[in-house]
Amino acid sequence: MFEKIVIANRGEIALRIQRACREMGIRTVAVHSEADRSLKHVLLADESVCIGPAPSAHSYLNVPAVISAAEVTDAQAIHPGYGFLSENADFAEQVETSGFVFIGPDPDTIRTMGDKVAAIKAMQKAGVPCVPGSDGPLGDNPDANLRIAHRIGYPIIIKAAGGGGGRGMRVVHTEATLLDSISLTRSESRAAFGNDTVYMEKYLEDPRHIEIQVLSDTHGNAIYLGERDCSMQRRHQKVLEEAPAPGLTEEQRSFIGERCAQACRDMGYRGAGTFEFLYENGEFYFIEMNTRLQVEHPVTEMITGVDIVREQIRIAAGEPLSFRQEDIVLRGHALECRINAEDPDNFMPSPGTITAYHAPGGIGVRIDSHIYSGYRVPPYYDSMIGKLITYGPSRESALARMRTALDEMVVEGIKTNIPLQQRLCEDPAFIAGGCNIHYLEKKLGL
Ligand code: MV4
Repeated sequence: MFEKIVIANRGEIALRIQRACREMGIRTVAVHSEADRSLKHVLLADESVCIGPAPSAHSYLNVPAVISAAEVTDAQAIHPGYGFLSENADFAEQVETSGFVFIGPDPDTIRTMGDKVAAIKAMQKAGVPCVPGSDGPLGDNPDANLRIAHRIGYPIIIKAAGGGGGRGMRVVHTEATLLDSISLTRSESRAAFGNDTVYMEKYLEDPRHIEIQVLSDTHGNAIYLGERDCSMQRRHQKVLEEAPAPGLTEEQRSFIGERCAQACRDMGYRGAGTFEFLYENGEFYFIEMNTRLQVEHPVTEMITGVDIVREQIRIAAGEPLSFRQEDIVLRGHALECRINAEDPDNFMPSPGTITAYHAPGGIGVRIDSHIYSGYRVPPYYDSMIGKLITYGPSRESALARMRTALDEMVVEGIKTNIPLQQRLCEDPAFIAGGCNIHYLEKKLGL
């Protein structure tokens, strides 16, 4: 096992990774920007290295600075967390050529999944159900493109191969606007991603967003840890996630889960991963794969009892998975509310000093957060300051615990979205379960 790991991230996830390391007897190196000297995990780390000024482009995204920190501290591995360099194949490659272990998949796997056309091709080959579409990049022949759209049937969606996470997409409702929409998406994509490859899919009007968590080791073992429902989102930012997905049957779960696990075995996938699906009328349609630890991983941990970060580290060290599929039993229900430093009315970021913080507690309540009384939320990074996770034997009990915990939670000195989360937890459609990806934006009147 590793003796020392560099945590190449900040905030709650850096603390989450540090906690896993502590439990495993691994020393931690915190790398941080000049604005992040007082982060909780930096103060608690065995060693810390300042890697640059506040803007992420000059610190958390500075590849040579992160790798140098591993060199000067004599660490063996680098955990990238989520965001920042976590899905940067060139970074993973340089980590490995510098003689360190990247805690994540092979650089080539990251590269393949970063190209959405290549990712879909890999999934089709592995028997994972995909959205009906162009089955590859669109060419420049207008008639051919019109024929593809006609075969799929309108509405269709044009997506950038270099996009993902909601960037570089355009919905087309009629033939009349198809060719212009392809050209526009192409030029935007060239400007944004330096890649003008686009593809086409049937546009699903009212799907839910359901994702499958997998773990795959270097000994040919791959398992799925059930699903998460992440449909509650605003402008591609998830707001509240849950596991399991309301209404999904055990047959549906094992069908899609087995296909994802088999795809991991076929690809020789290494580490934790998430298969993202749209779910409509009882069917799953693959859209993208995330090759990193995700923000919402705790809801899966709560219903499976598996420590996903611990498994990531074990897999990276070449150890086999601690569990077989038969050992994985989904028990109860978990909800996660993302707590953001933002105005609950207009979603504007609200950085500043937290003058008072009272964390909720009690049975089935988990908080993954780095905040403390006196902590100053810097203006340079994502506004998420923590995650409130509740667990209960049923969805109703997890929800009752969430309402109690939100009411109990006090964060003063900055604005937070806690009032929005409270409203959502009283919303009849959310309480009933199974809302689609458009529900929250419609509720908010966007
Ligand atoms: C779609 C879709 C409907 N049909 N693809 C948005 C983010 C990116 N991961 C894929 N996205 C979508 N792809 C087809 N064929 C609708 C969306 C979508 C969405 C997906 C998941 C979560 C939130 C979303 C919000 C708007 C659109």
